Order: sequence, then C-alpha cells, then structure tokens
Amino acid sequence: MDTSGPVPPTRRLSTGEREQAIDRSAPVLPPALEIDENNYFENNAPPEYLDELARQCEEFVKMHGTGRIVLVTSGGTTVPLENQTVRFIDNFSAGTRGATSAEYFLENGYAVIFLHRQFSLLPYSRHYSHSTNCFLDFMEENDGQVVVSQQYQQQMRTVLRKYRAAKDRNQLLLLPFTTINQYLHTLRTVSVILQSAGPRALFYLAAAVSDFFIPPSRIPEHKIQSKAGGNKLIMDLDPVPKFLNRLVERWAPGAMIISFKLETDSEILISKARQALERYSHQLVIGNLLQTRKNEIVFVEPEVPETWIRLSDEQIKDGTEIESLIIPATIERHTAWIEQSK
Ligand code: PAZ
Repeated sequence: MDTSGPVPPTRRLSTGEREQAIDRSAPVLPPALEIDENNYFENNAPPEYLDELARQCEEFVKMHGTGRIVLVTSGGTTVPLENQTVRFIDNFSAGTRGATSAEYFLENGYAVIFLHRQFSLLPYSRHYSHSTNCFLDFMEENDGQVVVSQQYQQQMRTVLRKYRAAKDRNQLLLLPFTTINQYLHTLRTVSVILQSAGPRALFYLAAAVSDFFIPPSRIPEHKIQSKAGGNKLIMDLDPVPKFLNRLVERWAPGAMIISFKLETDSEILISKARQALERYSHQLVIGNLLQTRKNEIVFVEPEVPETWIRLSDEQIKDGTEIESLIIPATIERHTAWIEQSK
C-alpha cells in the first residue's frame, strides 16, 4: 500500500516541531523568600494526614534521644493535572538510591526517617518487590509447605536479619507522599521537628522533586475531556518555589544538609552542582548522571575540589552497590559536621 500521499488535514499529526513543544523561556527561579514560603503554604492546603505523620515523627525523634538521625527522601513527586486526579505528571525515579542508602544508614546505627513516594522501593523489601525481582521467583513448595528455594536461603536470611534488627530497634520510620504538595508540606513539618536534634540530624535529599506544578487557582476540578477533532492539550505550569534555602536557614538550622543534582549532560553536572551549593549554602551536593548514576557519583563541597566515587569493573561485576561507598563517605562528613558544631 502506498502511504506516501498527503495526510488529510483532520488527521495531520505534529511533525518537525519538537523544539517548540516546550517553552523554555522561563527565567531561572531565585531561592524562595519568606513571602514565597507563606504564599505557597497558605495557598496549597496540607494533606489531611499531616498531623498524624507529625505525631509519629515527634515520637520517633524523642525515642532516638541523643543518637544520629537521617531524613532520607526518595522517589519522584507527582504533579496532578486535575483536582480529582485521573492524570498526573511523573518522573522516572523508582526510589533505588533512597531505599538502598537508607539500608546503609541503618547498618551504621542511624535512625532513618524515610520520606518516600508511596509504592516506590523500600529498604530491605526492595530486594524482592520489583517486577524484575518478584518474590515468588524465590519461593517453592516442599511437601505442601511454601519455603524459600535452597539457592536463595543465605541471601534472604541476611536481608531478613537486617530487616528484623532495624524493626526490633524501631530504627525506621516510613512516611509516604505522592504529590509535590504532600512532599513539601511533609518535608517542612519533619524538618521543624528535627530541629531538636541539631547537628545530629542529617538531610539526604535524594527524591526527584518536580520543578513545576499547577496552582490550586488554575487546576480543573474534574477529568480533562478530549474533544472531537483532537484538540491539543496545552499546560500552563508554575515553577515550584526553591525551598532549599528555607530548609537550610529556617526549617532546620544546625542540621547537615545534602542535596542531589541529577543531569543528563556530563558537561554541566559539576557547574550545576556548584551553582546549587552557592545558592543554598548547604554542605554537600551529590551529583549524578541519569545514565551512570548506579556506577558513579561526585561529591561537590564548598572550597574543595570535587571527589568522584566510582565502582571498579570488578565491583560492578560482583554487584557492589555504589551506596555502600557513598554512605561511609557521607557519615565521615557528618561526623566532622557534628564535631565542628560543638
Ligand atoms: O530513584 P533512582 O535511584 O532511580 O534515582 C535516584 C536519583 C537520580 C533521582 C537521585 O540520585 C537524584 O539525583 N535525585 C535528585 C534529582 C534532582 O536533581 O532533582
């Protein structure tokens, strides 16, 4: 069949306009001021469950008295396109970095508040819950009893023991979010509660947080309808205020704060990470590229050259997780932070 003829006007699809699909003319947003914070939190209602999360968090922080405590954020935030949400914008993050890092913090004696995207990977269960690692593939029937297959016994015993140890010591508090708004409200609330821990508190912000959202004044209540004739859907998103400096200066002064910077272009990774460090005046940016994030990362810190952490070929082959190198290096810096805060 000859398909080269002209497409009838009603069926014509966009061609050759990729660059114009997204308007990138928005200026770089400056760090949020107090007024931006007030505006955002007054106009975007807190999730109904926030008081209950705050209660759990206060109890957890109290229980861990004088010990070290880390807030790990993990997974991607969503941007709802409708108030009664059918559709939303999401991102790629499965929460691997956050869930894996949380395990190494737990092993090093930290109490962990795990602020994660609901249904993303969790510490310990991550080894078996993903679709490429379905827990059923690790099981078999033996005389009618369901048991773990022999070849996985040792590996699962190790994970199970670590999981039980963390649970028995009440070392892990799971706090979920789905939308960008839930994330921001919960982050602020938890940060303020963590003030009482001073420099013992560490923020490890690995979540992939949306840069744009639809403010309540413009969000449609009901499901967006497609119209006969195939109208385009044009979205008008506002920038999410850059709250990192509010976190550093107001929400959690005294804590050590680590943010992550993800890029896809290796040429700009370091400069973007340095820019973030200068803008928000925190202690460490961990830079990573989408393509290589499981094998290499870079520590960008004030006044010192960058430090790369890379898995060797041997380590990649034997399944070493890069977080097993990132976390000790992070803890070393947290120890120095506590010392210098005395
Ligand atoms: O969840 P994941 O392990 O697939 O990805 C982790 C990550 C790349 C989201 C994280 O390492 C990161 O860089 N977070 C910050 C992203 C940002 O620049 O906003």
